[in-house]
Amino acid sequence: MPSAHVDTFAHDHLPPPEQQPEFLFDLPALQFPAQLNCATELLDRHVAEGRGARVCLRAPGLVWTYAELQEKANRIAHVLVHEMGLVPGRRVLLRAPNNPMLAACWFAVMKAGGIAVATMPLLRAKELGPIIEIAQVTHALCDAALAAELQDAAQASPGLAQIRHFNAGTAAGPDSLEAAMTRAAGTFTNVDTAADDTCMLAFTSGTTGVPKATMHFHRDVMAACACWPPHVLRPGPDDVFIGSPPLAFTFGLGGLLLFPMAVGASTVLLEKAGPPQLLDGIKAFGATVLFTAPTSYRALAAHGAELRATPLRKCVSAGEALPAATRLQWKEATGIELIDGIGATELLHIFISADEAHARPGATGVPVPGYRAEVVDDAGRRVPAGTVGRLRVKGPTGCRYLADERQRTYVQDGWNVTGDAYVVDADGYFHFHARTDDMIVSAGYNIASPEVEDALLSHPAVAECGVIGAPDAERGQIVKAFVVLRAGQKPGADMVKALQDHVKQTVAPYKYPRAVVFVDQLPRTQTGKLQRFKLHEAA
Ligand code: 3UK
Repeated sequence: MPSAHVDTFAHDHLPPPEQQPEFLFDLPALQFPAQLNCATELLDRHVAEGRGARVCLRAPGLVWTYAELQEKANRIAHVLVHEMGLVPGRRVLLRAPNNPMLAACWFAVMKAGGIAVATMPLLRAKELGPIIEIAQVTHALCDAALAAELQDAAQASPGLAQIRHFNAGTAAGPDSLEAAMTRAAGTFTNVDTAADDTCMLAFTSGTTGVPKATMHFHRDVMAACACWPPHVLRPGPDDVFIGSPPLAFTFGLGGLLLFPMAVGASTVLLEKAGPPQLLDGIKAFGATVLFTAPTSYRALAAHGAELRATPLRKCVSAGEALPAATRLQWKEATGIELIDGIGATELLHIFISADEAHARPGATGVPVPGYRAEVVDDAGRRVPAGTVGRLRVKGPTGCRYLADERQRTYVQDGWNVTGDAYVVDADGYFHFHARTDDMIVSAGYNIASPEVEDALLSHPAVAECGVIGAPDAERGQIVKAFVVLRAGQKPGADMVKALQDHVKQTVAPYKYPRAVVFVDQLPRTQTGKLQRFKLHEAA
C-alpha cells in the first residue's frame, strides 16, 4: 500500500511486527480499501452526498453545518500546507478546550495527511514538553486562551517552529489562524493516505510515569466507528450528542466527534463540561446522547426531574468502572438505563459493552462485535467462569506504542493486556474487578478496591468514595476509605460505624474499611478517573 507520508517518523517508530497485537477484521464493515482518509469518510462524504446543509457542530452561540465545517477544515489544511510548510507524516499538536475550531483543526490535519497530537487543555509546559519531544512535534494549532504554556514548552523545543493561534476574538491579529484562513482557498484535495498511515498519536491518560504515545491509523478511526456505535449505541442522523470528555481523550474524540459524524448527526462542543454545564447544555441544545464518566452521572442524578423533561435518551458511561449503585441511581432519577463500556486509549475506543436492553448491574457487558475478549491466569490460560483473571482483548484496533518498551507489557502473545482484572459469569458477561495494581491484600485476603467502593456508594449518605490499601504493620495492608458525604450528612464516629456496618452487610465482612476518612473531594484526572496514587500519598 503506498504510504502518503513524506516524513516517515511514525512508520519508523512503529513497534516491530512481532510485538504488535493480532488484528481481526471479521466484520464486512471492516474490509477497508488500501487508500483511506478518515476525513473523506467522516466529513466530505456527507457534503458529496447532499447533506452539506445539515447541522454538524453546535456550541454556545454557534452552529456549523457539514458544509461549513468542511470549508473551515479545507482552509486550515491550506494554511498548514502552504503557510506552515506541513508535509504528510509530520506531527501537529492541537491544544484547545472542546470547541468547533478544534474540531476543524483536527479534520484539517487529517486532510493534509498530518498526524494529530491532541493534548489535554489543562496540561502545563512541564507536561507538554515530553509530549512534543516523544512525538517530535513540528507544528501546533492552539487556542489563544491556552497559548502561554505552549509558548513556554515550545521555547525548549526547537523542532516545533510553526505555531498558529485561533479563537483570539477581537484581539486576533494578521498572524492568527483565522486571518490566514481568509487568505486560503475553501476547497482542498485530501491527501491520498494509505489506510495504514498513522493519523493520530494519542497519549495515554495514565496517572504516573512517562507518557506513552499510542499510534492509530486512518483505518483504526474508521474501525472504531464501525464496531461499537452501530452495534451498541445505534445512533441516528437526528441525534444530538453532548458530553464532557476532552477531544484529546479518545473517549471524547469518538463520542463527541467521530461517532456523531459517522452517521451525519450533530454534536455539541462545550469548553467547560462539568455537571452544571452539561445540564444546561442538554436543556439548551435538546441533546439526545450523553457521554460522561460515572462521577458526573452521580452528580447529574440530582436533576432527574429536569432531565426527564429533555429529549435525552442514550447515556454512555466509560473511563472507570460503573458501580451498580450508580446505574440504579441514574435509572431511578431519569428512567434511562446507562450504557457502560470499557475502552482504552490503546484500543481507541470501547471493546466490551452492553446496550440498554442487555445491561446488567455490576457487569460491563460482552465483547463488542469485531472484538474478542477473554480472562486468563498468569500463564495465559483461560480461567473458568466466576474466577478472577487478567482481561485480554483483540480486534480491528490495538496497541502500538511509539518506540516504547512497555509495548511488551501491553501486548502479549498477540493479545492486548489492559491491566484490568475481570470475571466472566456463566452467561458470558464481563464484570470489572479492579485494575490489576489496585488489589488490596489484607491479612491474606484479596480485596478489590472497587468492590468496597461499590458497597459504600450504595449507602445513602455517600456521594463519592475512593478505597485503597494502606500499609499496616499487623495485616500488611488495611482497607482505607476516603469518603465524600452528601450535603447535610454529618461526619464523625457514628457515621464511620454506620458505613463500616453497611459494607459488612453488603459484601464479605472482612472487606470492610478499617479506616474511614472524610474529605471534601477526591483527586481525579481530567478524564474522570480516580487517582488512587494520590490517596496513597495522603494515607
Ligand atoms: C479503565 C474502565 C471499568 C480500565 C477510554 C472509553 O478510559 C479510557 O481509556 P484510558 O486509556 O483508560 C483505560 C482503562 O480505564 N476503564 C475504562 N472504562 C471502563 N474500567 N469499566 C469501564 N467502563 O482500567 C481501562 O483499562 O484512559 C474509555 C473509550 C475510550 C477510552 N480511551
